[in-house]
Amino acid sequence: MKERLYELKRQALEQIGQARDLKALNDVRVAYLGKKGPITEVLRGMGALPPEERPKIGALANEVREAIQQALEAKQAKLEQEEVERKLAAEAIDVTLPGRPVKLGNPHPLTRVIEEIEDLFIGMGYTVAEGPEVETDYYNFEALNLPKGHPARDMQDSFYITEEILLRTHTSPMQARTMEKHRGRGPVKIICPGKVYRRDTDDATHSHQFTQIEGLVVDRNIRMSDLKGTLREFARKLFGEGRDIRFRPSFFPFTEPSVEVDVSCFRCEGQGCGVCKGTGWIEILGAGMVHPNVLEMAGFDSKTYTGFAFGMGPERIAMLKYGIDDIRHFYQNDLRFLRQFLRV
Ligand code: 2NL
Repeated sequence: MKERLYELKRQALEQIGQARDLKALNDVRVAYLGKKGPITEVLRGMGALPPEERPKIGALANEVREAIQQALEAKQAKLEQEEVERKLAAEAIDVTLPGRPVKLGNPHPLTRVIEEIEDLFIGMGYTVAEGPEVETDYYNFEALNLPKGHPARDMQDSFYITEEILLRTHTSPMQARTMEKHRGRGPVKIICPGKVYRRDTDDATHSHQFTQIEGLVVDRNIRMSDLKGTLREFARKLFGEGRDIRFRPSFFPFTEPSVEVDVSCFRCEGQGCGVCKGTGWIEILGAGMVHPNVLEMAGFDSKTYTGFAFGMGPERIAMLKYGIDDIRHFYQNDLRFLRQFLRV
């Protein structure tokens, strides 16, 4: 029996040594240490031995089992290590390869123009005020001196949600809301950017949805010369230091007097060209002195307080600045258009 056990040990160790992979090794384990394996068989046959021999053979059988067990474990560790090394070699990553370029997003050209204009006015001490696009008839029209039935309402037909609730046609309602919050005390110095809506037919220069930036200053002793100086500074920052501006008389229900504001042509320096249609001037915004009715409705004493206001379309500014020929380009998300305005 001793010889049989030594022989089993020798055979097992030899087969363990020859096992090429984990499966082969497991087959060896099952063959030698399994319930029906040869060692179990030897132990079962111990009944035929003289009693004093039994402990010795038992101890030897355990030794052999132990030795095989240890050899199996050592080999298993070795095979597993080899497996890891094989995988590492096969899946090696070349960290020096150039990466795939990431497609970066980019601010929309309109967003850029709006932010540029915001920054410009923030630099002059203005605060940015934003508010709801769904408005009441009161803030969109009534509070701006446009009572029901006023003929100027025709030019700003809106999308109505109910009789009294509509999509704002300009950002002025936010100016009226801000004035109200000041409870009759100045100064108010804000710009209001945002989306606005008009019941209109889309073409190269009209859109039913567009953006607007309005500005408002209310305080004691605000004069038309303050408006002109502010807008000249604005025009020079946006279109170049050499620019000048001019006022032409106009009409808005919420300002009196009202003006259209032109900037001297940045293409031809006022000589006359295609951009300014030979006039040397380009219309960029509308403005005026805040109508006393508008001040009073917002809670300001129009004997003590005066103010100026102005409104412009960022689409128009962007079209002039970048030579864009159709307002619809802004809303179609065509990457061929948008990629021309990548921020560098
Ligand atoms: C334009 C002209 C303008 C205003 C907007 C305004 C707002 C209040 C009071 C008085 Cl709360 N005025 N806004 C004034 C003059 C002109 O916009 O052509 N926008 C594109």
